[in-house]
Amino acid sequence: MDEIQIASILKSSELFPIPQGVKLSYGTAGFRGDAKLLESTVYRVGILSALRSLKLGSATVGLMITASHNKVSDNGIKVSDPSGFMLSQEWEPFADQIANASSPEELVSLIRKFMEKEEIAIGENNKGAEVWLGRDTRPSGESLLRAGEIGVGSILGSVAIDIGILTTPQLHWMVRAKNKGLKATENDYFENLSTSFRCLIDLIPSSGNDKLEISKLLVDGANGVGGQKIEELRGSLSNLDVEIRNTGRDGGVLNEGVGADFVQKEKVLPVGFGFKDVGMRCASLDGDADRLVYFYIPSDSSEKVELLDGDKILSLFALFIKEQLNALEDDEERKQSRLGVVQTAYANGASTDYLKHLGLDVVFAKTGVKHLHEKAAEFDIGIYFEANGHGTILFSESFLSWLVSKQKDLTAKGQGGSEEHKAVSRLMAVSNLINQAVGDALSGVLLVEVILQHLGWSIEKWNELYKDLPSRQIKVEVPDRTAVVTTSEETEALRPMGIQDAINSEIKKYSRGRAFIRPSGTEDVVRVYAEASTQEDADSLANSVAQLVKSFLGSS
Ligand code: G16
Repeated sequence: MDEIQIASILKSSELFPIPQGVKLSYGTAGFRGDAKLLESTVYRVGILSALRSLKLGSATVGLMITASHNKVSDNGIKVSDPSGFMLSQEWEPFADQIANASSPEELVSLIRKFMEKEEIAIGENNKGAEVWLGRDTRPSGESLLRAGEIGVGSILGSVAIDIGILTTPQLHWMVRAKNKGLKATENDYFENLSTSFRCLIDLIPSSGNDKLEISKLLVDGANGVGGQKIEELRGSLSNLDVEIRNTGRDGGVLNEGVGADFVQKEKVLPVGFGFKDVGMRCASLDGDADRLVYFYIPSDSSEKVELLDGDKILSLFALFIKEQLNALEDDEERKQSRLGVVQTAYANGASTDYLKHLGLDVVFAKTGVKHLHEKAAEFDIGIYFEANGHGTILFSESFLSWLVSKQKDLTAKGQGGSEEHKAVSRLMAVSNLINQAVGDALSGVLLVEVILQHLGWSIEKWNELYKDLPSRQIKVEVPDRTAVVTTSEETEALRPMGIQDAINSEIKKYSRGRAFIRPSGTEDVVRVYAEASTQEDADSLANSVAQLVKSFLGSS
């Protein structure tokens, strides 16, 4: 690193002193916290993004300013690698180090060492870095984005491009498309969604069409960016009647009493939904539209919410994909394609039983899509979903190439109208529709909707795939959540010493009891999950485990 480069970092970092007494940590999905404390962090992640781009031959990297499901006064940063996936976990320790560097000199020294280790060069022989920056609708987003731009710009020769207000998955999709040499604007994203959705609609069997009922879908936009983007997309979609509520334009507050996290955790209706909506199919997005859950109010109740969470979306997707694979009649090898699903400890036990009953490989990963994504990528078709509604379907490159040649083959043989050709075409359309970079509520909604139309199913029928075991989640505020350390699958607590034995004694008291605790990586809380054979038991188990957390860690 030469003197001019050093001077550039020293000068710009003077603008963003780090807040005193705050320890920043990369977390489940990047840095997150009170927006007022984050300018220096975003600036420094801007530098990191530029270095990441240089490391990967000046490929475009994405930087998203969002705190997703958190309250509106929080903000955060997610980084998209050039592949469109989350930032490589190998770079997280460097992110932690620079975010906490106490002076501009220490920052420069850490960057210099890291560049040497990673053999990153800045200079005339290299093309500069390119970073695309997006933000959600939070009021703090604009100034934080400027801090990110200055961070990127402090690495000489780098270009920072402000893409504007986007959903997180849109930015990941655009970054991936750009680096693959494909059309990568927001319009291209919308066009890709509407074209592949149309293709799947056209492939609905005529028997399915007879049963087809295109009833209205109600969408809760969490008062965030997702509802606004569905409004933009709606015009180019046929066969879908959508009413969007909680767009944030009517004075509602982001994620306050609305959104996928609220509906899934509290199991209550979001603001703006009520008795008038009994029996309607409803979907809820989170603040940056990377999560999706469905729900409805059963006709025998005006208050109860029937939740169809990420597990149920995963099950619907798995069923549909399996049906298509089964139609690949004359190719035994590909009929055996490895279809696998990835869940976390939060997955409802009944969903795991159902997926295994379907004959699928079910594997478990730690919370955080970065962990699930890695495991899903090991299959020909890997479906991953967290119960909170974050997930997608990954198709391997080799499987996609096989699909392309199979489709050509069948067409050449005059079998263009065969069931097998249709199944191949459906799989190709799903791979285009569903975001291959990260979980995406917009593409998720479209895939759920077209599968329901394909099967001729109502939301109640979909809900009958299996019956969830009653469960409860609680957040416990403690003085130091990092005092909880868990095993790699997060099902057992290793620290504080003795807490797991105490939790086990509680679990034993309940039929089908299961419970675990883990520190959140996005909020300053310890999360408690419990399930049991009745709702009363699940609530009681969750409450007693929460009490244990308080007695071992203290309340804050
Ligand atoms: C992020 C991650 C998810 C994770 C969630 C909650 O979601 O992307 O994978 O499930 O945080 O994490 P934790 O329990 O550690 O707080 P989002 O939608 O908030 O970005």
